[in-house]
Amino acid sequence: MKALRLILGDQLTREISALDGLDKSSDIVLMVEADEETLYVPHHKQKIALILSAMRHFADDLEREGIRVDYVRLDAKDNTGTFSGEVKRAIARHRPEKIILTEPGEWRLFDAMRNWSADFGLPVEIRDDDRFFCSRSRFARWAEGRKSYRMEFFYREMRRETGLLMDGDEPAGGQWNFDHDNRKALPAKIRPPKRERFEPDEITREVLDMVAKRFVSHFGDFENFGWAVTRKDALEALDHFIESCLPLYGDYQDAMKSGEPFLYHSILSPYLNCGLLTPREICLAAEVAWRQGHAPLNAVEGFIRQILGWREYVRGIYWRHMPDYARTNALSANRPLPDFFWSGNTRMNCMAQVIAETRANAYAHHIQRLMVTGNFALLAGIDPGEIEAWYLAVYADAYEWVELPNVHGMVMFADGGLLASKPYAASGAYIDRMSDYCRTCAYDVKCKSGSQACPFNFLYWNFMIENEAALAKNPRMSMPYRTLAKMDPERRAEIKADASRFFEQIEKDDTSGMQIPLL
Ligand code: FAD
Ligand code: DLZ
Ligand code: SF4
Repeated sequence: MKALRLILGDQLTREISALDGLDKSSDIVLMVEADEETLYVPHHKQKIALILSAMRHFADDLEREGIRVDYVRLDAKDNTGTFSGEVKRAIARHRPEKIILTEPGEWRLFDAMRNWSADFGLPVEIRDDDRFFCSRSRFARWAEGRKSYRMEFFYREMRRETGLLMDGDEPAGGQWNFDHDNRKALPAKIRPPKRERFEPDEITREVLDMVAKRFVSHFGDFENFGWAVTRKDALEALDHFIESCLPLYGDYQDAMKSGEPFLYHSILSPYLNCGLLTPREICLAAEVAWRQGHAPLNAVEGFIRQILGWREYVRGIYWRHMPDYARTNALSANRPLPDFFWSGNTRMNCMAQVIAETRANAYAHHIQRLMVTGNFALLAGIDPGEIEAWYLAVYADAYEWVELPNVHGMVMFADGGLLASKPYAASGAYIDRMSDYCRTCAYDVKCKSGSQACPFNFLYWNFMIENEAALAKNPRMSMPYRTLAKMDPERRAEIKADASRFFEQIEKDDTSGMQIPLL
């Protein structure tokens, strides 16, 4: 039976379920560069270039194997700009008897695709994405009957089920989690390893030229584009991480340092999420490094927990609770996103550094996303939809299934505690402890009030005051609320005045920032 097999830009894995049982003599693989995908948020230029170049390389690899690929380029004549438009045209071209695809990573596409059979009058087989350790139905079984979820318990089940870092029935090293060893600041004399850049080949250069012309107004520099766009190069990036970074990954996982955007992080998420690498091979490579004595357990467990635990957990939550999940706003946050998220033009040095690195690299590591830009968005009460669109646009690894739970749940607490037991709110002291940003900041991190005070200090308490009704009863928030209860009314008034002055100033500074285009 002749099948049309659709492969999306984040499904670039030879073993993807959509290609299972492919018959080279009759089947056609369809790949589409779609305006709708490139424009639904103003994606960073490097993100678009990475995905389109990786798609073109993947299509070439399939063709070299003798597979027929119908590849629709962005600038192809008559490209309708949508997957459904292009599937319709491909049906007219090839007259398949069936459409086969792997479930997409985003709700909006899944919602449209499940109507395709009726729309096109053909059987449409949507297969599980078995690159994940935990299927949607497996997560649903785990989640059944729970009012809120905790990653740690999910993670232990995943360890048992996969056998990763297990010695028989026991966790390797006698503990499930070595996080307490993983919170060191980076000592001044330590220099993290230089990271690999992959020189753009002809295909990538052609894509970069197109991106330069077509996406001029999108956020991000791209002159320094050095991402891997083939499986071969992505595997080389994995080897480099295991060899040079993994041993110290745990120790400095939470550290931040000016001029060192990558530290000991893997920078593998863009490859993992678009399919050039699989979670299984990455976790196995890390475990082998520990078993062979190359990397310590605190590093390897910490690393595997991010992939086997957090990555699978957020995906499970996304699929179990969409589309309602995105509409919750437990803290009624509604402030517009300040322009400086796009321009980086702010006196807060931590924010300026992270935004500048994001613009340069389409990357920031987890603590920068969570405790700098995320912490600011939480404390300032930014509208969840606006900050989610920002995160979805600016990072090379951002797809809604992973971005949304991280931003909506972990950062903004907009789901009221379904994903995390408490908001990750912190004052300037946390940023000062984990980074060198405060040393050269125009604000004083030790100062609590007045125009010189670090904004994170008064915004932290303002957040506690404003959200007292929603948060004071949370047992994990008892410490700040005990302190707040002892605070005299004058100090409370001072905090509120500092916060109002600060927000007024932001509004004044916001002139004609970048707008999220609406399709
Ligand atoms: P490493 O520190 O080397 O971690 C290894 C791998 O673990 C990552 O490659 C990633 O696949 C996985 N991982 C780590 N933390 C998480 C997490 N919280 N959720 C899911 N996977 C995780 N990750 C994305 O892949 N896409 C996103 O759009 C995204 N948006 C985020 C937004 C916010 C506000 C926050 C706080 C986190 C977000 N993350 C996202 C998670 C995490 O920050 C990135 O996965 C990580 O920074 C990628 O860099 P790395 O590959 O060097 O990670
Ligand atoms: C993110 C992205 C972009 C920018 N462009 C394309 C594209 O042109 N064609 C394509 O197949 N996929 C693209 N993607 C990835 C999709 O948006 C992704 O497959 C869905 O968001 C589902 O996760
Ligand atoms: Fe950020 Fe405050 Fe430190 Fe400045 S003083 S870098 S605003 S935490």
